[in-house]
Amino acid sequence: MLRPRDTPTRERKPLDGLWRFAFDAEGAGRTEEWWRGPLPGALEAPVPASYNDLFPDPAARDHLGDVWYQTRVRVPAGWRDRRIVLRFDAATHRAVVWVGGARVAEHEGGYTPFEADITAHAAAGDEVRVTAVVDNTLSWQSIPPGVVEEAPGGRRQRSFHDFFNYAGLHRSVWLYSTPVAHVSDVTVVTGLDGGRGLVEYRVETAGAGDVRVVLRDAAGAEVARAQGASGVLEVPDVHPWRPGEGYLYDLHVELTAGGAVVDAYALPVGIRTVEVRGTEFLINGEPFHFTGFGRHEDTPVRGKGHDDAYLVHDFELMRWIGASSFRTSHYPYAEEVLEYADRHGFVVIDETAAVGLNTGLGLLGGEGYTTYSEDTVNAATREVHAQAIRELVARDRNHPSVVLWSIANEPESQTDAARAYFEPLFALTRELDPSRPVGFANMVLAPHGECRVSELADVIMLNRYYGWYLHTGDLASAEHAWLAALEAWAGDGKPIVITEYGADTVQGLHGVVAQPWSEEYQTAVLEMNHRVFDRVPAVVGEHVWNFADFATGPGIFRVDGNRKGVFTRDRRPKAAAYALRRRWRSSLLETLTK
Ligand code: BDP
Repeated sequence: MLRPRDTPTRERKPLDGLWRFAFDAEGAGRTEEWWRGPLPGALEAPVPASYNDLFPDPAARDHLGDVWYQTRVRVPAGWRDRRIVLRFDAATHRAVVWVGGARVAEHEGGYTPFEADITAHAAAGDEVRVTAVVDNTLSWQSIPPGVVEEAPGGRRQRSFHDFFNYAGLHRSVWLYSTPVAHVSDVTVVTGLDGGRGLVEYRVETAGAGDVRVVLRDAAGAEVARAQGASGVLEVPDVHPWRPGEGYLYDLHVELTAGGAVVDAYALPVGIRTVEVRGTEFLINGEPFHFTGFGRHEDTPVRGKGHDDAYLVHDFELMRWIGASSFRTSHYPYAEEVLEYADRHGFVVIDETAAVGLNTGLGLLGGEGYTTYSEDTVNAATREVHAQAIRELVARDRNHPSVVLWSIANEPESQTDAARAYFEPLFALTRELDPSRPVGFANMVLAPHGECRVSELADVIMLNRYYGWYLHTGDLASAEHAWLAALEAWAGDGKPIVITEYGADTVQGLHGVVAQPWSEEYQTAVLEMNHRVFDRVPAVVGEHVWNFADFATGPGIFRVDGNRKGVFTRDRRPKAAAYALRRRWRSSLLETLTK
């Protein structure tokens, strides 16, 4: 799905800002048709933001069910005879949208965009009312899954993942216009052949016309052109996109009729290759080592709402510490994040929101349930999961920063049912994008020899907490056990990325003898892990859990959220940040001076 852009033939208008807002736990709005007039009450909420932490009220934070957002927008007078589109970058976890009295869109899944052609309901120059109802309920048939239980205090959401169930309009909302005949999609796959770059492109259009494309370098100079809706562009003396240097070309796509330009769109293109060969992960034919983090979209007050200040700050902290990469744990991140990664040469493992397909961890709420069954995660869930994969690939396949798809985090993967569930999803991902490897983050309950899903993956991705959940406080035993476990995985002959390792740490807690929860212990756990990784050549990456402390639901093993951040929630470094910086910046220097 194309991101809205201003081009010579297109215009966009962000609808961000304060919207009218209403809680509707009883679901009255759908029967009373609240979209037909101003929302009841006087609340307002910012877009983009989660609504949970805005109001000093437990009912707001723990709200379950519908909330309503509403705004009025004037369609620019110049948009006469044009196609008018309303686009939501995300509505968590599902939404229905009305323009005036007309229902125009409905979408399932909280982290991918959706849009509606509203030309019939919005005339140029008119002011229209946009209303969205957003539902945060998780069920066995949602991704991520959850279950609602009746409790004495009312309905409560149980989920099987370790982050707060923030909800609302987390990303921008746009009104944009295109010509009636328009470019509807563009796909690029890039290659390198010696000093020559290859850009295989495919353009989809709505309406008649011819397609022509021109590729321009970062200085705007034309380097290749072609006619036709698909083809291969050759770029002599190519300047590849590579980790640490996000060099981008621009593919200018034009739809023409009788020689005149009907629609124009420009797509940034980074020319690079990705390949798994033996135990190596190659970018542009060279072994790549992932350093960095599993992260969250999580900040005080705005929750999972996208924020450009945190975007820049977080990337600059990653650069400071020497991180080459990160995983979009545990859902697709805002498109602004991937665009920034593209421009600045960060490498991304792109993950679906399939987190918590696992009832094996009692502490996370799974007790008493079977993961895969007719009544829990079933064929309908798998179809929702498949759709989440389709939408992720459709949104992100043109980003050079994205090098690996992660189709789930820590699912139950040690059973026959798991194997049957995942086999078609791996096949689907490869069919949608044959150019990138596919994996999932494996958890400790599915160790080597028992996991039935890892053999489907191109890259082994392991989340392991030796020294924290395992052998707590006994790093010698942890090191011994971890090395043995990792060597078993290395025997599979695939590259291994450690997608999670770390320890909860309260900033400011110190001890001469490193004890769990202290800053010294976090550093010691990371250093123990690094000694193990450095002895196993198949390990091609290390992502600490987590970049920063983040909000979770209440729990006896969480103190004001998950504290495994190397930075606090307000992005101050814990001692471990300096240890990582020493390790990662020296390996970065080695790579750059090689
Ligand atoms: C892993 C999960 C991650 C958790 C982490 C932890 O993938 O979401 O936050 O453990 O326990 O199981 O800190």
